Amino acid sequence: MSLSWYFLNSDFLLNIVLLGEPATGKSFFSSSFMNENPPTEYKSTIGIDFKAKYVKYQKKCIKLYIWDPSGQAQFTNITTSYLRGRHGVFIIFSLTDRSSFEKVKFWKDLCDNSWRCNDSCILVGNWCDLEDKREITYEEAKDLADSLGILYIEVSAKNGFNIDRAFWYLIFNIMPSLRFF
Ligand SMILES: Nc1nc2c(ncn2[C@@H]2O[C@H](COP(=O)(O)OP(=O)(O)OP(=O)(O)O)[C@@H](O)[C@H]2O)c(=O)[nH]1
Ligand SMILES: [Mg+2]
Repeated sequence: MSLSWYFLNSDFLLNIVLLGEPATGKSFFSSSFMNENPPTEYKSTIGIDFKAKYVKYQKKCIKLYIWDPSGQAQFTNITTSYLRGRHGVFIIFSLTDRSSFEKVKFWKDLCDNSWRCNDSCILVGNWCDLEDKREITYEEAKDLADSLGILYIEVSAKNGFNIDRAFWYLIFNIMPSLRFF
């Protein structure tokens, strides 16, 4: 199906925001879902990046807007403004970096305290390809997600493991809560 077909036939628009500390893999996560070749070296996002992708859900065409802000503190105001109108959020941390895990609550609070939305949120433990460097167990992360009332999934943005599943997990959570669906 051509891109113009999707433009004319998209039934829903979902805004998805990626949150998390710098270098946790937000941009890699987004590139992996888009099947793009990620950059060969780490380039911190400046401000915010954006990608769009069309998916099919129960015979409907959904246009996903993926907002990928920088995790750097100096851009938090920009990030907050893009939380308005969100339908779904991924809070991403690195399984190999405990300090990024300790900031999960900060990112969840940023969501809860900014624009009130009936959104769905998933905690994502990225870098699961580096099992020998893991600093956070599955159980510890799942306990945190449970305490925050959100879902948890482990992925690797590097080798693509569970990336599609994470997005579908989120879409399946968002869609039933939309009015008129
Ligand atoms: N091994 C491994 N490396 C990863 C993974 N995801 C990202 N990386 C590495 O982490 C670096 C940072 O990834 P980015 O996606 O740019 O990080 P970011 O969260 O967007 O960072 P900011 O834009 O600064 O907030 C990349 O250059 C990759 O080398 C992963 O799943 N596994
Ligand atoms: Mg980035």
